[in-house]
Amino acid sequence: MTLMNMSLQVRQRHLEIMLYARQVEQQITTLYRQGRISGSAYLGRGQEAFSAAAGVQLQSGDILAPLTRDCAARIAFGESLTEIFRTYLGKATGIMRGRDGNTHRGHIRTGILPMISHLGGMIAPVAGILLSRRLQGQDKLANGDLHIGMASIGDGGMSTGALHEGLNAAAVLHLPLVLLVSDNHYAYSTPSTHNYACQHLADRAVGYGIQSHQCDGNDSDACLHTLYLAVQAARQGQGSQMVVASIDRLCGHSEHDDARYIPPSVQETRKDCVELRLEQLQLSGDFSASELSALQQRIDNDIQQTLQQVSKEPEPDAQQTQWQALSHPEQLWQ
Ligand SMILES: Cc1ncc(C[n+]2csc(CCOP(=O)(O)OP(=O)(O)O)c2C)c(N)n1
Ligand SMILES: [Mg+2]
Repeated sequence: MTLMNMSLQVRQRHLEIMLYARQVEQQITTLYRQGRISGSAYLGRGQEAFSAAAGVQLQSGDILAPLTRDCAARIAFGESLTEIFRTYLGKATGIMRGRDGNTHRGHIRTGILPMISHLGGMIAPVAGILLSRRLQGQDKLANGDLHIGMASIGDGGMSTGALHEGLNAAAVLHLPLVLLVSDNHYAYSTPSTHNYACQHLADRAVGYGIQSHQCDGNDSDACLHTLYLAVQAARQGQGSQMVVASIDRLCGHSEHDDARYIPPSVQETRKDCVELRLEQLQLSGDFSASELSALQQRIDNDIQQTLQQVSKEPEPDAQQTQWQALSHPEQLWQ
């Protein structure tokens, strides 16, 4: 599949996931402002095109280690709105049973790993799962391609020791790990100029002996095309792949951060990947304005209905709760 023949069906699904992620996060901002979310809310506004393009490449049995800005990849890989709102509202019914804030949501059973840290802590666990599957002879899809593991990282996380150790091990072991590097040019308030001195983060792939790919994170077609190629290479046994996208972070580090450290000259040049995609799909004639607004309305109805239902669910009871870290060990994979 090339950029030319990327099917309308794939682009449609990608759009729907982007819109779900954007609209879910708008709702999360509202809940945060209403004081209904404990702690903060770390959002992926601006990262939707890249994250959704990664998510649509995943197949059942793959592994996803998302970071806090990967709402889109999570939704693409099957995380339900119910699960998202249960966690943000701290409900006992949620996958984290109302604990662990809202950024660590996940369960090995679903293939979405609970995040340990934003700063490189997920690369080694993904590599470990891929290696263990290989050793158990459980690393292949029915057609003989490999199951992949996707791990997300930011420009700041790219300069941590944990990233280096995990990625080097994956490269040496020739594991089908796809590293999604979202270079949004800031690590909290630290600009890229203080994070790395190489010209482009993709240049680092040479040092690990792995293939690299680059795309404009605001260009949905470029994201879809690049992720498709990287994932195919990993599935076909070409080892770990690094995919670096240039992204505009359209929010603060989190909702408690007004990002006033970003100079106005930078703020003015930022683009919105969702807006760009909506314009593009209308210009190309793939969608009409009324079809797009009907889609946004349908998604909003789904969000409101789910939120209403989840809001009625119980809060955790400290006296009744089971205090194991994840779940019963025998239920880990169920
Ligand atoms: C050891 C450690 N120091 C600081 C933090 C707080 N922290 C979490 S994410 C982050 C910035 C990450 O930047 P980047 O990797 O570029 O990802 P982005 O937030 O831009 O998606 C910081 C400083 C942390 N979690 N752990
Ligand atoms: Mg960053």
